[in-house]
Amino acid sequence: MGLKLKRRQVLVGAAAYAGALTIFQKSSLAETPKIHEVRIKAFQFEPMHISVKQGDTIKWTNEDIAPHTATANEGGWDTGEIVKGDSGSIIVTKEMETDYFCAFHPHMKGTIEIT
Ligand SMILES: [Cu+2]
Repeated sequence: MGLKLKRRQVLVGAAAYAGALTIFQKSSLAETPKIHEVRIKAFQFEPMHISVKQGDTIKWTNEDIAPHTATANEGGWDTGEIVKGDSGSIIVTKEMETDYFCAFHPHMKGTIEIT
């Protein structure tokens, strides 16, 4: 009887270990934040639409001579002025606004999809 019990414990232990490993692998994959690069060139955000996850970073780099911003339509977030060759970053949060524009050139528009 003693031996039987030990075998069962070993099996349960192995199963629990395999389960924990699976959960660890899944969560570490899901939680690896990405950096999404957006170029600002010829008065346009490139790409105009990006798909991101919470915790990711969006990085705008200005390749124009004119300064630009990435500013949420309702003012919820803002990179501030980004001059030529410089960049500004925002970390994606759950409730962040997803439509943005350039404060200096309001015809420049971009959208963010949070998945
Ligand atoms: Cu601009």
